[in-house]
Amino acid sequence: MGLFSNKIGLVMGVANDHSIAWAMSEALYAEGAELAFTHLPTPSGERRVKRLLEPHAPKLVLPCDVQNDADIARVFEAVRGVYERLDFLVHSIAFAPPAEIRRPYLDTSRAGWHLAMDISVYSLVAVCREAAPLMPEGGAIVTISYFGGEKVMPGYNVMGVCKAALEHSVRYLAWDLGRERKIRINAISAGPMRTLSSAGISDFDQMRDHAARKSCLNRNVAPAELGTTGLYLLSHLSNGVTGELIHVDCGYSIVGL
Ligand code: 0WD
Repeated sequence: MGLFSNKIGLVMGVANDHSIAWAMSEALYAEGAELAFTHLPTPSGERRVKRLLEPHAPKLVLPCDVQNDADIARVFEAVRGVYERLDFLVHSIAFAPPAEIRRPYLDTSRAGWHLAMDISVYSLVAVCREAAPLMPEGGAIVTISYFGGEKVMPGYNVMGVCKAALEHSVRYLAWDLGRERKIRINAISAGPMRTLSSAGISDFDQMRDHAARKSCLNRNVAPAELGTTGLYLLSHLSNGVTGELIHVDCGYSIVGL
C-alpha cells in the first residue's frame, strides 16, 4: 500500500520531463496515486505530454488553456465523469511573454501584466473553484512559487509580482476552502530548476549558480526533492497545514548575504 493508494489527483502543468509537475507526478505514481493530466492545447504540447505519460496509461489527458473558462469546466466535468471525485490537485502553471519578463518591472505593458496575472495567478482561483465540488470529503491543493515573490530578484520582474499575488491567493483560498469544505491549499517556493519556462528568464544559469553558492546546503534543489515535498503537502501527513509557503530551496531564502 502506497501513501496515495486509492487517491485520485489532477496534475496541471506538465510540459515535459523537466517540469516540476512531472517530478511531483513521478513521486505520486511511486506512492500508488491515480493521476489525470492537462496539457496546453498545442499539437507539440500534446505530443510531448502523451509520450511522457504512455507507460502510465492515465485515463484522462486533456487539453486545457487556463485562460479559457470553458476549457477548465470541460476538464472538471471529464474528471467527474470518470472518477466522480478528486482527492488532490497540482497547479504548476505560469506564463509571461519572455520579453515582458526581461523588461524592468517599471516598463511592463498593461497587456503583458494582465496576461501574466491571468495565467499565473487567476488560473489558481479558477481551478480551485471547479475542484472544490469534487472534493466533498476534503482535499489538498498545491501550487508552485518562487522567492522572487517575496524579495526583488533582478531579472524576474513581472513574474515576481505574479508570485507575490499567487502566494497571497493561497492564503485567501485556504480560508475560503478550509472553513466548510476542509480543503487545504499550500504553496511550494522552489529553488531554480532548468525547465521550459525558466528558459525565458535572462541570466537564469547565473541565478542558479548564485543560488547554489548562497544556500545553506551549498547546492541546488533536485526535482525529486520538490516531488517528495509535494507528497507531504498532498497527503494526510500534512493534515494540519494550510495556507503555508514551504521553501524547498536548500535554505537559500534564510541567508542574508
Ligand atoms: O526554476 C524554476 N523552473 C521554477 C519554477 C522555480 C520556482 C517556481 N517555478 C514555477 C513556475 O513559475 C510555474 O508556476 O513552477 C511552475 C512550473 O514551472 P516549470 O515546471 O518550471 O515550467 P514548465 O515545465 O515550462 O511548465 C509550466 C507550464 C507550461 O509549460 P510551457 O513551457 O509549455 O508553457 O505551465 C503551463 C504549460 O504546460 N501553461 C499553461 N497551462 C494551461 N494554460 C498555460 C496556459 N495558458 N501557460 C502555461
